[in-house]
Amino acid sequence: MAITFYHSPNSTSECTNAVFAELEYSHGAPLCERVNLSLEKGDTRTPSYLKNVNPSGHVPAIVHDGVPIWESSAIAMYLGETFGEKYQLYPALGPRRGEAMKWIIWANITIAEAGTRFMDSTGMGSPLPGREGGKGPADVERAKNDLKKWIEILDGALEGKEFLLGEEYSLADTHVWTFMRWMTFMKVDMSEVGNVRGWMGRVGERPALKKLLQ
Ligand SMILES: N[C@@H](CCC(=O)N[C@@H](CS)C(=O)NCC(=O)O)C(=O)O
Repeated sequence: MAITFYHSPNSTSECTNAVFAELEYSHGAPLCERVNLSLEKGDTRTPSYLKNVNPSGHVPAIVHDGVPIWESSAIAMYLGETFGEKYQLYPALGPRRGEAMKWIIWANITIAEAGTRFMDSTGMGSPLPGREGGKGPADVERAKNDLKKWIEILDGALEGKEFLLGEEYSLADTHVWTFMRWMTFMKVDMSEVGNVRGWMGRVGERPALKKLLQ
């Protein structure tokens, strides 16, 4: 069973990197071969990458036994099902599994949409192809308000809980945490979401993630 993971530091593929870090910590050995790509140099836009790995030209992507799998949410759920259940890092089939999937997809669709608008409208957007960046103050305000609304939902869901699914940590925490770290890099105001701050601290204290961030 061979997995190749296509990664670029400080990009969306940090989600997958964190998921692998948790799994590999429990597994006690690498689960994949990491290939580091440079987005600036266009490594994800080569004919070979587009043909064999990800036609969208994005990281993260994994190729497992010759099968390309892309989209960080799909990868998190796939790795959770394939390896995570065994290490109590992903729920068994059933409503808890559905809950984990809900948070993973929510981060990718809802948080990322507003986060990307915030990044672009504030001019923090990356200079990659197709990114315009720098829009007006009204766009910044709208994106900021949307993020506040979504992060408050996360805060409410964490009320009285250690982790997203309750007492048990799961890869849904890992995945959503990487999106919240992106929020802190963008200096999104977290002063009023104490549950999120506490949870970020607990997740960041996980040995696997501490090691990853060293
Ligand atoms: N929805 C995708 C987003 C992936 C994505 O946008 N990746 C960016 C980096 S953050 C990328 O690879 N960009 C390279 C490029 O556009 O050339 C996912 O979650 O996997």
